[in-house]
Amino acid sequence: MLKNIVCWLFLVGSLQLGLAHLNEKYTIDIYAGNLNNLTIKSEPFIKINDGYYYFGMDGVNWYVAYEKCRALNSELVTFETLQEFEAVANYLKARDHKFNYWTSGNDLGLEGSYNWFTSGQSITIPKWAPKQPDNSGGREHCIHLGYIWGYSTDFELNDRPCANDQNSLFRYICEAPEPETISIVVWK
Ligand SMILES: [Ca+2]
Ligand SMILES: [Ca+2]
Repeated sequence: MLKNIVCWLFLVGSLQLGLAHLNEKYTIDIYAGNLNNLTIKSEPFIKINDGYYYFGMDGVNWYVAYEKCRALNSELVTFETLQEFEAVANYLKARDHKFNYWTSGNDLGLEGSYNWFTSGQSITIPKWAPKQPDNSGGREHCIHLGYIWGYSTDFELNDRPCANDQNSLFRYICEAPEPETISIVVWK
């Protein structure tokens, strides 16, 4: 995503230099944003509502998941709102992908204080599974979503060991920052 922004900025610079002598004939206006709602190439990220997500299919521990997202210039997903959580959950449910997925949430900094690692904000969405987070065995500090209990009927949040646990090698969801766009209009 960041690479895209750099390309765009470079393009703007080139245009301004290259078209400077045409300024008498043309008027060039540059606007912030995507003026005509053109489709933005976002691969490998998938656009769901206002967010861009990548679904990692390999089973890894939380730290490896974070590294894989960083390698894509993104971070493990943060659900700021219930709407965002439900949009992603609905996307997965529609494809019958009812697996466990790491989020950026954890209480590694302070036991019992659950924050999104990307923003430092506390986890406020009311999506904890029943009796979770329970810090089972005193070693569960990373947050994933999944169908937590046998009786679960929806995606919910739970804490699991971040690493060193063969039963906690999960898929993961990376979230890309919103792409920054500009529109260039040339008036003749
Ligand atoms: Ca988010
Ligand atoms: Ca737990």
